[in-house]
Amino acid sequence: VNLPKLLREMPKAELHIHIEGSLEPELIFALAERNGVKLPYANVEALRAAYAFTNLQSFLDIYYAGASVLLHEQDFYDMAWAYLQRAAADHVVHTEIFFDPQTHTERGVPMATVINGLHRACADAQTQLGVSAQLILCFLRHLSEEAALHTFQEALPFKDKFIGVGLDSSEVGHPPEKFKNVFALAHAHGLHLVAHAGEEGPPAYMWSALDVLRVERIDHGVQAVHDAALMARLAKDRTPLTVCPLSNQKLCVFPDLKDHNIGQLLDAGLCVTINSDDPAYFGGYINDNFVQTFEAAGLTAQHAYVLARNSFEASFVTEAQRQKWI
Ligand code: ES4
Ligand code: ZN
Repeated sequence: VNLPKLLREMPKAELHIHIEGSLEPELIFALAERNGVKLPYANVEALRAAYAFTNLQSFLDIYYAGASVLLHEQDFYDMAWAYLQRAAADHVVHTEIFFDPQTHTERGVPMATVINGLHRACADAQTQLGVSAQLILCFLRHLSEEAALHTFQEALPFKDKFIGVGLDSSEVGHPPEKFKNVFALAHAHGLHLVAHAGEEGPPAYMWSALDVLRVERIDHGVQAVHDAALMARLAKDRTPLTVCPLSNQKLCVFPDLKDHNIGQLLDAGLCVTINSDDPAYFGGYINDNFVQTFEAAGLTAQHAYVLARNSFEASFVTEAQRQKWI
């Protein structure tokens, strides 16, 4: 079989994509121009040259700077629409998209502007591209739980426009349990729960994401291999891990893609998925993640089938919809 062709053409779900991380340098500069925002980079090339990351924080500093060009509802629509067209080209038939409202509301952008723009793009994806797209609101873990609770209250009038909450940004020093109350509240509102854990942080953060926040999926989770009891728990419960190989390589979680532990996670029977995280910053969309990871890790067509199936198993779609895909 032509494995790259199989990987690119198979239907798949993407479950770990930050919409602000899909903002390509060209669109950043177009929006800066349109909105009269001054950037600390002269041009697209200078911005791209700054994409040399050493860890998560070195990336986040540039990622938040890039998002500063987003002001109006149409800006959020244009960003999401560009991603959704790109995802459709990669044969993504379903996507659950993270957004970081605090990155925008802290700059004075209304919650309505953010959510309405993103949601309109998701609705158009279904009708114009045949892609089902849902939103997951992420809290920034470097900010306080009080700030997260305030953000959640601001988002409640738009509760029909997102399906869950997540937790992202700087992991080390900000354990999941810091957000226990806001996750309990989101659960009480019937929302799905996910959290980034075990990207740079220890297995202990994955345990507290599971047992304190009660999340249904863990984003990244690659540090689980350092805790045998955790591996057994994840396998038994089939708790999905939304792994992002190119992200892990670019943020130096692993020295090289060849050193990634995805093969070990798959061999242990975990419900692993492959995702792009912040494709505009990490050098590839979901299919690039599939093709490069399969090449580096020596994965097979059997793994391709397992990963595609896992992506639908791990998604928050109805059982009837899932059965149509698997
Ligand atoms: C992120 Cl790679 C990654 N990790 C944690 N938070 C994030 N937000 C956007 N990308
Ligand atoms: Zn992420």
